[in-house]
Formats: sequence, C-alpha cells, structure tokens
Amino acid sequence: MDASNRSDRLVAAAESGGGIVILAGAGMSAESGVPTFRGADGLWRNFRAEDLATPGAFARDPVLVWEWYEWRRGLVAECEPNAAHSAVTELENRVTGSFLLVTQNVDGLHRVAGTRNYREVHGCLWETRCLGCGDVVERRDHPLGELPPKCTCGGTLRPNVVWFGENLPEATLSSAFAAAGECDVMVVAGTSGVVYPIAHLPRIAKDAGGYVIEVNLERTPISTLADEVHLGPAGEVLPDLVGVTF
Ligand code: BV8
Ligand code: ZN
Repeated sequence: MDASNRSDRLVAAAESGGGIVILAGAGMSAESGVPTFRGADGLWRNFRAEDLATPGAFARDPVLVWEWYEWRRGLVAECEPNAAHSAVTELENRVTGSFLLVTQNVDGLHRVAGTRNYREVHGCLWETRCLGCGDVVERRDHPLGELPPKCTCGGTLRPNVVWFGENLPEATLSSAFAAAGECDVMVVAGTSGVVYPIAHLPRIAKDAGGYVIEVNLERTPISTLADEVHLGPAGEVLPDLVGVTF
C-alpha cells in the first residue's frame, strides 16, 4: 500500500454522496494479461488493431477478422480480473452517491469482477450480433467453429463491438456524456486518451467542474487537465487510491 496514491478527494466524494465516474481503458486489463491496443503487445500477425477493427476489414475478409477475435476470445478466456477491477467494484460498493463505470474494454472482465453499474461503450468480445436479424447473443463458447459463424436465421454473425468508423450506441454514449458532465470526481484509468468520442469525457467532466484523477503508467493527453496524476500500474495504484488492499 503506497499511501501517496491515496486520493482524499476521491474518498471524500465517495463518502459524501458525490457522483463518481470511472473511465477505463485497456491498461485496466493489462495486468490480467490482456494485450493493450497501442502497447508493444498489441499486434497480431503483424496487423494493427485499427486495421482489423473496421467494417471495411470485415467486409473484405470476415474470416481474418473473426480469426483475430477468436484469438482474443481464447486469450481473454484465460484471464482473470486483477486488483484494478476489484478496486473499481469495491469503490462502487462504498459510494453513497451515483457511480458509473464507462469502459472502453470489450473483454468483459469488469462483469466478472462484479461491477454492477457499467457501460461497455465499445461493446463486448463475448457477444455476437447478426447482420441479418440483428439478434445479440452472449457466446462464451470458443472456438465458435465455422467462420464467419452463422445465426439460426442463416445470417452472418459479427462481433458485437464498435469498430473504428462506426457510431457508438446512442443511448450508451449519451448516458456516458451525461454522467461525465454531472460527476463530482472522474477517475481515468489505463487509457491513452486517443480514441474519440470517449476521449472527450475527461474534458467534459473538467469543464463541468469535476475533479479528474488519472492513473496510468505514463503521462497522456489527459494528464494536462487532470487534477491528480498517479503514475504506476492500475493494479497497484487503484487499490491505493480507494484505500483498499487485495
Ligand atoms: C466514431 C472495440 C463517428 C473494437 C474500439 C478517421 C476515420 C474514421 C474515424 C476517425 C478518424 N479519425 C478519428 C476518428 C474517430 C475514431 C478515433 O478516435 N480514432 C483514433 C484511433 C484516432 N473513433 C471512432 O471511429 C469511433 N466512432 O467516431 O463514430 C464517426 C463515424 C464515421 C467516421 C468518423 C467518425 C469508434 C471508436 C471505437 C473503436 N473500437 N474497440 C475491438 O476492441 O475490437 S477502440 C479500442 O481503443 C478499444 O476499445 C480500446 O479500449 C480503445 C482505446 O484504447 P485504450 O483503451 O486507451 O488502449 P491503448 O492501448 O491505446 O492504451 C492503453 C493505455 O494504458 C496506455 O496509456 C498505457 O500507458 C496504459 N497502461 C498499460 N498498462 C497499464 C496502463 N495503465 C495502468 N496500468 C497498467 N498496467
Ligand atoms: Zn439472425
């Protein structure tokens, strides 16, 4: 426990009914073994995520894109939530006001860690969506067999994630923006802050008078507007920030 990482402001907000928003990125799951997008481990067969996570890539080669998602599903299936995920759930249990986790991660690890009020703004690796009937189904079985997988209606299934160049689900996006504009404290953990529109959230919170706390291994574009910047692994810093040990 590194007391210098404790945030009195966060603890005070949690205890006094202040609204708290957590904005999570791939760095939250790094210590669980899930590769980040832009880190050294973010490549697959020398492809960059931005090359594969697009509607165009899927239209051109649905099997290649599904092979990437199957690789990720197989990898994430072996990953457990880490202390960073547990700290988020523990904070949610302690807050006396509103709490919302906005996660860009599609690995589903916050669900496993027991966080209740969350928005998976970029979707979920464990869900498929039918291009024919639109059905969304959670599929934890892997591998899925024949690629691309088919729906019972005969339609082709895609991963139920938001690709680059695709709009985020309107209701999810507006609830995340609203929460950012009303919160007392926003904790931004493990994100490079480069993917929009979600990267707007810390600025929205700040402009609305919110207090922004960043947790990352390194400084990011968010660091300049943050009221507190805690450099270190989320699995160590977040428990300290909240004042819990796991
Ligand atoms: C949209 C789901 C309107 C898929 C993801 C040009 C053409 C088209 C679009 C654009 C364009 N220019 C800009 C855009 C908009 C684009 C965008 O922002 N692009 C960026 C790359 C410039 N955004 C979109 O397209 C969005 N939609 O804008 O719609 C529109 C419509 C048409 C045309 C234009 C606009 C949709 C974005 C959603 C994309 N989908 N994921 C999948 O996962 O397969 S995004 C993907 O990146 C993940 O969700 C990921 O979470 C997210 C953000 O990345 P990070 O989480 O920040 O991860 P990263 O690896 O970058 O960083 C990790 C951080 O953790 C680092 O800072 C590192 O230091 C830190 N870290 C590492 N280890 C630790 C740690 N910190 C703490 N502890 C540790 N242990
Ligand atoms: Zn269907």
